[in-house]
Amino acid sequence: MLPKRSDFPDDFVFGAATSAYQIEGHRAGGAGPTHWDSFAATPGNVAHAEDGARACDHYHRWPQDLDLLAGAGFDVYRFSTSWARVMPEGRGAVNAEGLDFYDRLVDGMLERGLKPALTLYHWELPAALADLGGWRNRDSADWFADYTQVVAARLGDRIWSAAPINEPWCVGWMGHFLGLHAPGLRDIRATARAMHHVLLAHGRAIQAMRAAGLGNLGAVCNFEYALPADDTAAAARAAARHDACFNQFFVSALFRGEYPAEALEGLARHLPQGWQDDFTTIQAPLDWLGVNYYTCKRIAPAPGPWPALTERPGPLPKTATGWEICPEGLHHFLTRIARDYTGALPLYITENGMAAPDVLHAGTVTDTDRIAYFRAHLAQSLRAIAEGVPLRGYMAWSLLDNYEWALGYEKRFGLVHVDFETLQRTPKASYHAWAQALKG
Ligand code: IFM
Repeated sequence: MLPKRSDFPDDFVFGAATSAYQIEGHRAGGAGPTHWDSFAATPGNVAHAEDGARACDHYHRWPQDLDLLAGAGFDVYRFSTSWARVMPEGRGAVNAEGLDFYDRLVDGMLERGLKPALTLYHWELPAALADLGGWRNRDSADWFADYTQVVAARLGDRIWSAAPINEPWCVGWMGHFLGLHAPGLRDIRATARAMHHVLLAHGRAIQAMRAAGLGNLGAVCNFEYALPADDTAAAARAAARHDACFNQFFVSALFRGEYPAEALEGLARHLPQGWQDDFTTIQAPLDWLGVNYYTCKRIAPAPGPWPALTERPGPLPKTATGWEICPEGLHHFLTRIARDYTGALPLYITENGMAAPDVLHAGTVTDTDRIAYFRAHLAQSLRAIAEGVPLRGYMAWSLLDNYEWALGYEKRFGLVHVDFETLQRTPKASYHAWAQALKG
């Protein structure tokens, strides 16, 4: 059992989230190539070299998927538009078929009583822009603002909320420092520039949407509870560095107009000239902050150059991606973010969920571990609300099993099982648990 709708404040909204490249089937509908297509086609980057060409074929099956959302009683659908579907070259010509698709999708949500929560960038950079340096290039902020304008002009009259960029840490750090996501770089200068330009692009997109008359605009950041791997002072310092780069970098820029000192220790000399002057744009006023939370990490010092840290395995039970299940971390961030950064600004949990070794057996998937995960994190949400945190909604990741980036299709996060051969959808026990909880 999950906590019931009636356990939450009256205006609290519940939703489920997905993203374009992870579910749509990128090869349909005239979309241009993205850096995830080339990253996946490069040996060793993605499990089984899988890409998003077909994914869940949501491009054709979206009515069924929206029916599933509405059938469970969700209020909100957090989805994303694909830049390369809207503008195949990233700039210039618009793919009318792509925009029409999102137009139908948004109407489909409204017809079913679902609030459309739009994200403009969930990681699939058009390949033509990657060729120009992608997020390393300061012009990326202009390109992104132009794309935002196109989407806002077409969908802006009907969307409930919008956020420019999903999880800027993943875009900047995972893609340019760890090399685990497209574009697969391991370069600190590229990282510093990408992290800064993504923020600049965020600010430009917010300005563009305000100018187009849109409201309810926010940012979506991910947070990972950074715990020292042992009780040494060195581990505490390493955890603080991880926390600065992962958890503080983006909210500090958005809400304080500065980067944390511990992050600047390593990144300052790699940032683009004049970066300090961009905070006016980066700090374009927001209506809410989205918190994506999954896990904690045990951080230890490591030899080598800054940030000189590594991860150690922790003692808690783990999900199928090996992530420790640490619901207290969600409470930690909700209270800390409200206290240190956002004050009375509404917060939403925009992603939370787990990969489980789901097995489809006799037409059902008994994912009791996923239900327990949701229950524990919803309990921490209620705890934060009781302590005065202005938390206004919760969105589960994810509606469907989908393309889990470098992990391919193996790791299943969905409330709904997808057979990637037949594309058949089967609601799991967790889907039914949500449907039950949202009734009362
Ligand atoms: O699948 C991803 C999603 O695209 C962004 N947030 C984390 C999820 C699980 O890894």
